[in-house]
Formats: sequence, structure tokens, C-alpha cells
Amino acid sequence: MKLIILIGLVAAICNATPRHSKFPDDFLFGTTTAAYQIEGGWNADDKSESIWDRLTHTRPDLIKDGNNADVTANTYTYYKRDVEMMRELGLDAYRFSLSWSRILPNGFTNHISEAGVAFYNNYIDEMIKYNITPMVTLYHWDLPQKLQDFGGFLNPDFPLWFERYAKVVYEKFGDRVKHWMTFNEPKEICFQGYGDVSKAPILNITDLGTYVCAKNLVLGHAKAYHAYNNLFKPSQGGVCGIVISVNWMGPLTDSEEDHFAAEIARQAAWGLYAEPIFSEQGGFPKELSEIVAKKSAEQGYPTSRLPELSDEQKDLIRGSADFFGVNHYTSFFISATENKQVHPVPSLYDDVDAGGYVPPEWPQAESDWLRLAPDSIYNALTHLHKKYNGPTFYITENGWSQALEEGLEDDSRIKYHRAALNSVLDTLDAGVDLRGYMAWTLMDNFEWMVGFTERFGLYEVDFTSEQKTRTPRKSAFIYKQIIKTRVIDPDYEPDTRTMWIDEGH
Ligand code: PNW
Repeated sequence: MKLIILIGLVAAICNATPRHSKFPDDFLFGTTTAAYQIEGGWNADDKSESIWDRLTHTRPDLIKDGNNADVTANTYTYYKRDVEMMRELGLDAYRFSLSWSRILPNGFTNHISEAGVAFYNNYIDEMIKYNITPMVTLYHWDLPQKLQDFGGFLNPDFPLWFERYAKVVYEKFGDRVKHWMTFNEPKEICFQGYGDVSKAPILNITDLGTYVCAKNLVLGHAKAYHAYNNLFKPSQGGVCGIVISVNWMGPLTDSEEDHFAAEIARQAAWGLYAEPIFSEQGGFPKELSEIVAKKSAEQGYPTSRLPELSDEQKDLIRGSADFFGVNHYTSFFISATENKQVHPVPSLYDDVDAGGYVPPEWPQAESDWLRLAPDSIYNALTHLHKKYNGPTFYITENGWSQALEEGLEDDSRIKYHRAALNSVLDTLDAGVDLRGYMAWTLMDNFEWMVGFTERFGLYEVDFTSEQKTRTPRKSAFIYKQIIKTRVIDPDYEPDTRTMWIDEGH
């Protein structure tokens, strides 16, 4: 009897895959930024106004500290210092975005800005010189204002405008850029910008805004993907994907109602954009579509507020990504009955009709929505892995905010990134094809509606100084050590406050 138990035990131990304790050598460690948040030079050379220039200039009262990103970290001038910081950290990759209005001041392709193209050429060349892989987002929220005046993402021609912009960009930079991402965070574009007031262009068209935007966004993505795939990939050999914000949303209790509510909340937050691209059947998420169609009819709309995708459009969109970029920050529990808030009727969240719950013991960042939740990355990625049949993933953002006053000893950020990276190791263990991790963010920058009041940087930026002086926080030293050793050492204490560049970087 004892022998049998012993044999069973040994077999079980031998069967269990050993836990990944190290990140693979080819795993890409990086940081992410976005053009509007860091560049400055808002009207340098022939750059035109973007929707964020317009919002911050006309409605400073809506920005927590009344600020704008006219200058911000001034990467437009100090990009070489940024690349020096990438070298200090020993980054494998750097994800950043291009400003559409800097490259195409007209929004359209009749005029390509020489100065805009030269800026990005210099920036990319500087990364390539030091073996840092550039990963480029085409659109991180800063639409040319002129295109907004035409309705922006609600104009049926939007997918075409985006495809044409994408072709210019592939043509100019694709000899050196091999990782492309079309859009950053569709939900923040469509819900927050068109269905709400929390991101530019604050249109607050609560009934149809999010849904019409979602349709044109996924179509624009698919067109830009196929343009790359057909016209550029054969000679340039890169990959093209999309970045979607996926926070983990699980059921508050094990009841069937809470499971269903959590599924609908996930469909509204990211399924609207992920399902048409990554699911086998294509199209918008089934249950959410049914709910919106039913409510729309009750509300007197002649057709569903969530527009249909034709079979031809579904085919165009389905499978249009070489990888799934995940911006992951936090988790929530979803309840069918508890904590429901009042939402405009009709609206996306009225359609979802659920409440959110966050355990008070989860440590909170400076941002009210951001917590350190256990197993957060693991829960989100293993779910997506199963749902979409094992696509290739990158974590394209993950980070922690502090108040400026918390200073350079950012122990809460260190704790967050260590926990996140342990969750990445668990995710690798589970067999998920996860190829990289990008911390948000390289340095403090303009945090949208909250201005400079929430700091996410591994480097602090002194926005009052002429040179926008960048100083490494303690987390920068910790991240550097993890990248170099490929191991998370919970006891490592950096013994210096002076940064250096390792040989070979
Ligand atoms: C991201 N959430 O947005 C953006 O891509 C960045 O530009 C931004 O600075 C960063 O996160 C920090 O806010 C998010 O509700 C917006 O979990 C909302 C959420 C997460 C990320």
C-alpha cells in the first residue's frame, strides 16, 4: 500500500512541468510610451492640431491640473536621451506610437511632412543603432482634428483613411520596423471618446457612439492589416497586430447570473474588438449582440444600436492579426446584482447592466481604478488563450501610478512589477504563447485627463526644468536587473543611485 502511494507521488512529481523560473532568452522586455504623452512639439514644423491638442487647449477645466502636452517630456527634442535610457535599462524592445498629424498634417495622404518623417527616422535609427527592437503603434488616440471635423471614427470612410495612413507609414519605416500595432485600446477610443466624456473627443453619444466606432475601428484595423500582409510583408517580413486593454473580470460569486454578467462585461470591454478578429466564427460577440438588439427594439430604434457586419466584412476582419497585444493593469469582480451604478439610458453600460466589486485589501495605486490584484495577468491570458485558440501574445502595457511626492523610492511600483512578472512566469508555464512584456512606462508623461498628477514612469521627469530632466527611480534599477538576469530576485537591492550602461548596450 505504502509503495503504491510512493510510486504515485513520484509519478505526480515527475509529470508536473517544472515552473518557469527564468524568462526565455528571446523573451522581449521593453517599455511603452505614446506620442501625445511624451513628444511635445505640438505645432513644430508643419504638424497639425490633434484631437488632444484641441481638447486640452479649449477645455483645460476638464484636465485635473489644467495642463496640456504642448511640451511634456519634449521627446521631440530629447529623443536621444530616451534611447540612452533604453540602453541603461538594457531593453530588448521599445513600443511607441506615431502621431498621425505629425506625418500627415492634412489627415489625408496628399501631403507627407518631411519634418515629421525625419523625426521618426532619427528616433528609429537611434534605437536600431543600439539593437533595440522598435515596436510601433499607428494610433494611440491623437486623431488629426481635421478628420474629427469629418466625424472621426464615425465616418464610414474612416477605415479607408486609416488604411492610407498605414500604407505611408509601412512604406517609410517598414525597412526597420518589424512589429506593427494598428490601434491602442479600442475601448478607450470608442467608449471613452464617443460614448462617454473621459477621453477626446468627449462626444458622449451614449446610445450609438461606442458601437458605430467599434465597427469602423475593426474595419480600419483589418484594412491596415491586409495592406501590410499583401503589399509589405512579402518584402519587409514583419508582423502586424492590435493592442486591446484586457483587465481581468471574473464573477463575484459562483452563481450562474454572476458568470453571465461577467461574460457580458468582458464582451463589452474587449470582446467587441477581439471577437471579430480572433474568434473562429467572426463578428461581434453573440450574447452582447442579442442584448443590444433586444433593448434597441424596446427603446424604439428601427435597428440594433450595434451595427451589423456583413459576411464579407466578417471575413475581412476574421484572422486579421499576427498577434494579440494585451494592455493589462488590474482586475475586477462582476456581479449581476451588487454595486450597480446609474448609467445613461441607452448606453453601453446600461446594456451590460452589471456591478463591479474590488476587494478593499488589494493595494491601490494613485489612479483610482488601479489595484494590485493577485494572478491578474495569468487569469486574463489563460482565458484569452483558451477562448481564441492559442494566439501569440505580447503584454504591451502594464504599470503602476504614484504621486510625484512619493519620490524615487517607488517600492509600491517594484512590488507591482514583481508580482506581474511572477504572473507572467505562471502564464508561460500554462503553455500560453507570450513573447514579451512592456512596462508602462519609460518615464513620467502626460496622463490624459489627469495631466501630470499621476506618475507611471520608471524614470521621474522634472517637467519644470528646461531639459525635462529624467532621473531613474529605484524600479528602473530593479527592472534592469530582471532584464539582465532573466530572473526575479525578490531580495535584490540596488546598491547605487547612479545609472550606467552595460557593455553591449
Ligand atoms: C492605458 N483601465 O490606458 C493607455 O494606453 C496609456 O496611454 C495610459 O497612460 C495608461 O494606460 C495608464 O492609464 C488605460 O481602466 C486606460 O484599466 C484604462 C485602463 C487601463 C489602461
